[in-house]
Amino acid sequence: MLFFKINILVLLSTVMKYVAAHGTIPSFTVGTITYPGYNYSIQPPIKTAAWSNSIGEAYVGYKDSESPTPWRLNSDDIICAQNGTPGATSATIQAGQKIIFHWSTWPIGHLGPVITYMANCNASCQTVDKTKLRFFKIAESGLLNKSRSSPYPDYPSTGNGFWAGDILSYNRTSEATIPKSLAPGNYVVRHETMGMQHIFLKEIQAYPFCFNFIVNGTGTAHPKGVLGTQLYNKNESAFSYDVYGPANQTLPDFKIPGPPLWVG
Ligand SMILES: *[C@@H]1O[C@H](CO)[C@@H](O)[C@H](O)[C@H]1NC(C)=O
Ligand SMILES: *[C@@H]1O[C@H](CO)[C@@H](O)[C@H](O)[C@H]1NC(C)=O
Ligand SMILES: *[C@@H]1O[C@H](CO)[C@@H](O)[C@H](O)[C@H]1NC(C)=O
Ligand SMILES: *[C@@H]1O[C@H](CO)[C@@H](O)[C@H](O)[C@H]1NC(C)=O
Ligand SMILES: *[C@@H]1O[C@H](CO)[C@@H](O)[C@H](O)[C@H]1NC(C)=O
Ligand SMILES: *[C@@H]1O[C@H](CO)[C@@H](O)[C@H](O)[C@H]1NC(C)=O
Ligand SMILES: [Cu+2]
Repeated sequence: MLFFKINILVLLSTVMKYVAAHGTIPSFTVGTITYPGYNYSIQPPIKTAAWSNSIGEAYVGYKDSESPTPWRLNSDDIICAQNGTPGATSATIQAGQKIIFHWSTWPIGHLGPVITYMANCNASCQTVDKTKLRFFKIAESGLLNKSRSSPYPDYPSTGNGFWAGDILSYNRTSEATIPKSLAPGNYVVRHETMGMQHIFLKEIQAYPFCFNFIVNGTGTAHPKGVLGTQLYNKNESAFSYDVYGPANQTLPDFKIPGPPLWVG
């Protein structure tokens, strides 16, 4: 039985490593206040504005090789990660103010965009039905430099362009500004990065992180938004973008996936 136990431990440690493999958002800052994010190692989760999920990191992948795996970018998991559950509190922000997300780490070579969406909860976000959230895009950043060398001397070149996702590895920081014209209320902020590096395997990786916010201000705009499960279409050009070719040339244009940016 000892042998069996050891195997279980080895298996568990492999699972834990997998969980820690990518990176998370352990905290975020609004003005002078820094709020805690979701930490999978602490169960039950501490009461924070961050949504929890069942695998620690926010990976929502699709692998064609795992066929008949459905295209998970249209499943409920894409809304706020696997089995995403609302945070028990909300952070407060003034429309026009910026959220700074602090990342634990991010692996070099996850070539992809960083996109931020919001959705109105209409009431408290802490008990919201995520399948009714309608998301509008408030910020997006994609292929920042099409050159095959890194724009930063202190950052290694992947040879495949410099992406918004590379900044998460470069200085572990990303941000989004709440549009000033947005009506005050209770919103979910969905901050996501994607990995395009396995498209040649017909694999897309999405990493959505959700947070509850109370937005204050004097705005009046109520953008419509789309259901989380309808953010992405399998046939968008982004999902067939070849980050590896054409060899020795600058990369072609990359069209950031999802609905158009809402300019408040
Ligand atoms: C999560 O919590 C564990 C246990 O308290 C701690 O060791 C770890 O550093 C935390 N992770 C992050 C990314 O803050
Ligand atoms: C909020 O109200 C809008 C408009 O009626 C609706 O489309 C949306 O699904 C509602 N959101 C939630 C989370 O119930
Ligand atoms: C892109 O990176 C190349 C190589 O480092 C650099 O020469 C160029 O100035 C960068 N372009 C932009 C728009 O940043
Ligand atoms: C991280 O790097 C990006 C790209 O150079 C830069 O725009 C941003 O200001 C940096 N953030 C911090 C906190 O250094
Ligand atoms: C935001 O609005 C709420 C509800 O109207 C109010 O209780 C809170 O004090 C406001 N917070 C800030 C920072 O303005
Ligand atoms: C892509 O899929 C969407 C949704 O299924 C559809 O409305 C659209 O026409 C398709 N576009 C192309 C170019 O096939
Ligand atoms: Cu990965």
